[in-house]
Amino acid sequence: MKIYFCGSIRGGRVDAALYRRIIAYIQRTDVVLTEHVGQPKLNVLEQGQDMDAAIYERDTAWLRECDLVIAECTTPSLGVGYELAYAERFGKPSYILYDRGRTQLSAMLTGDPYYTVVPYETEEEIFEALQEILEKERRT
Ligand code: 6IA
Repeated sequence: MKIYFCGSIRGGRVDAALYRRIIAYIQRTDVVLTEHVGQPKLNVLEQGQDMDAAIYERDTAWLRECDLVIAECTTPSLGVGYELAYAERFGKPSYILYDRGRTQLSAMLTGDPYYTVVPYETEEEIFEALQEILEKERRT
């Protein structure tokens, strides 16, 4: 399956290493379209509107093409929120992971029954949830 993984970029990179571990886990069985989200040395600075337009065009094309969306939402990100709304608009199954000890998720996500929200406390729980999500989606 093709997975669109969402994680904060300009919203802050404190969880970048976690994103990389999640991406690596998914890549054991499936394709992650957005591998760059886990890259440790991403240049997050604005590089002009043309660059951002290209990013937007590529990312929204991938969102339309993917089989499912998995978002790690502990670090709040406007871009990830936008991607989740876009995924709902195109009917893509969407899963939201967040560390319940470190953040409170927006009511705009927890209140929208479209999303499957997965709060976790330990990283171990993330990988258990990912395994279940991937198995479930493979069957559908
Ligand atoms: O608002 P944020 O920047 O935190 O939004 C993060 C989300 O938007 C991620 O899930 C990405 O899919 C997408 N996104 C935001 N910025 C970029 C980006 N930046 N490249 C690819 N996807 C992005 C430029 C870095 C580039 C030079 C590799």
